[in-house]
Amino acid sequence: MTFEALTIFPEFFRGPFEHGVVARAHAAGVLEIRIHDLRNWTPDRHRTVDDRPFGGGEGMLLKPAPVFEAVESIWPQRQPGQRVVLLSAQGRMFDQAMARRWAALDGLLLICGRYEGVDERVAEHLADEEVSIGDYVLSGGELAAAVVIDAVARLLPGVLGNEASAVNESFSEMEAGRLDCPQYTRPAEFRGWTVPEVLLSGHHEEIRRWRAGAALEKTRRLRPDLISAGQEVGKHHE
Ligand code: 9D3
Repeated sequence: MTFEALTIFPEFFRGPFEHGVVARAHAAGVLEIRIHDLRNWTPDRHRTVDDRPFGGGEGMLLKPAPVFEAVESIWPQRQPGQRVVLLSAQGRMFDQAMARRWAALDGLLLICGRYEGVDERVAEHLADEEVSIGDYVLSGGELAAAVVIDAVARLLPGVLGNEASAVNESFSEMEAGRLDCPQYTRPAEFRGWTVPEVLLSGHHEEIRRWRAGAALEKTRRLRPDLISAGQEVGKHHE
């Protein structure tokens, strides 16, 4: 799979993918990441990518022309397996189901928003989807693009022992509406805090039941939204 990132800060992407799963996937030839400097598609001496909003208002917006020309030159003949995603604070929230859907693509082109936003014609007439990674304010789409690439890359067959995309085809616990159960490693007592006795017992059926209960309790306490979402009829069967 090929990831293309369109950005005014190409240097930003030097760091995040040099280590870990994405680096290993790249070394194994499972994915390719190409970073494109939006300013390469500006016609003027100052390489202008932004302009003031019509109707007035604070800040600057990304102009449409460099973004359209960049995407059309990166993918002159867009194929069905190639999707263009605009990362913006106004987008639909990125989630694990989206990551799974995108992991089946041949190419994902991520347009990183900047300034106060992007001319709406990019969202309306160029991008297939407009996506946010969460309800907090970032200074641009670059960190969001790195998050999306990490989440999608680790699902690709041949990464992290995803044999025959087995991991890919099963719903994650998150999608099933609950969190992982609490887990412990050695020592069995640390600073006076002990590991639940049942986990040391070797009784597999009791351990399984304890884990299910503890996962549900923790989900209720920290992520009650996951539980109510999981009860919507048909929610997880697209
Ligand atoms: C006055 C409203 N603006 C906030 C000061 C809106 C705004 C504009 C531009 C908010 C954020 C941004 C830049 N953010 C992104 O481009 C972005 C983003 C985000 O802020 N949060 C979560 N996901 C994403 S993806 C891209």
